[in-house]
Amino acid sequence: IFPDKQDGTVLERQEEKLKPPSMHKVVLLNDDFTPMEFVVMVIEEYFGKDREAATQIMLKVHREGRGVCGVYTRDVAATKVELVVTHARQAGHPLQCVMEEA
Ligand code: NFA
Repeated sequence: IFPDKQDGTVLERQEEKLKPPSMHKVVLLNDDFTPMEFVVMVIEEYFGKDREAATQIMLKVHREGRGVCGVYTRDVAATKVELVVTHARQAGHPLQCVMEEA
């Protein structure tokens, strides 16, 4: 799959230009109204954490104001933010979820 010396120039140029994708943290923000149990459920469902890990993240958000749920490529992070916010609004909760470059 790597080029041999005969035609290596074009593919080598392409390889030099490839950058790893920029990574983005998905962050939950604390509020005074969203139930703790809902936040734990969201972290389990959308970020693949078990109940123990999800509870630790929820408590960090609750105590410190924010917490990182995961780090993803831009599109995956944006989709998770949208899904979490949509789910929260449908459930009537003000939970905020944002992304930021890692
Ligand atoms: N602070 C919320 C409460 O006491 C719980 C919460 C945790 C909300 C994490 C948002 C994020 N019900």
